[in-house]
Amino acid sequence: MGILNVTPDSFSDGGDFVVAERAIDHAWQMVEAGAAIIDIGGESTRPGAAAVSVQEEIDRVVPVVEALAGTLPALLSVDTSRPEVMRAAVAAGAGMVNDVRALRLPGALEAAAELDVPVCLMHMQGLDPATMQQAPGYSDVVAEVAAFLESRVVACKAVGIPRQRLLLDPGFGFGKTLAHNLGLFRHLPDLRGLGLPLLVGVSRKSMIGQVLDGAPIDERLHGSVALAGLAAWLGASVVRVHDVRATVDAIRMVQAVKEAA
Ligand code: 7PJ
Repeated sequence: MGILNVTPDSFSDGGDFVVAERAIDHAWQMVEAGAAIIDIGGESTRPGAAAVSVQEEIDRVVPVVEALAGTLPALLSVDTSRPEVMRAAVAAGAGMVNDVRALRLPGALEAAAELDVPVCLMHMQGLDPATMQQAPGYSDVVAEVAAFLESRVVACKAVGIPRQRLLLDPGFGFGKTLAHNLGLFRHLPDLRGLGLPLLVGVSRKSMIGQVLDGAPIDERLHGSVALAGLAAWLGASVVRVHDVRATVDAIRMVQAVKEAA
């Protein structure tokens, strides 16, 4: 899954892809590099990022979805928590919903049920990326993340979203310290016990900078690729990344080892 940010304040793209034309080019490049899914987001979930109105989010995302739908040979995912954006993006041709709030905003469960597309449910401590990193606390991070995700699967079932349409994501960096993130990563196989495909997003995240002596965002490529390969080894079905070409090579190598006699 290649990340396509259409946010002017996105922390790792620095607003480079604000203009729809550039976003469209970038989506094509990622698919040519081997991405099977393009995740299009118009809300920055960076801690401290400015809030975006529903209309603004739609205005960012929908033109890009419209331009890519039916031409780009990839599944288009919309990274949003808002039911209005989910509806507008799917109407424009998106075929997946990726929600960092796991359908907890009012109306999101119902919208996802009615849209009948795959949904990624992500764990985040709290609901607000602006405050989630203030004091992340767990007594057992793996057990609590697993219990949260299971509770969201149950909530989905209650509105008629079948399990087969769901992916689960532990939400690296969303209300978690470095120790929480590393512990969750190490225990990814435990989350496979939930019986649904796992999506992992660690690309360029601060956990990599923290381990690599404060490496800035543009020096996190190798750490990101290492973790993507490791995630694949530990059973992730989808990795959400910025650097598609390097990640695809890494995962193909992991796959080759996995398939060895
Ligand atoms: C994630 C996401 C993630 C899923 C973001 C960033 C922050 N969606 N959206 N999983 N992260 N499913 O890319 O650094 O980890 S936005």
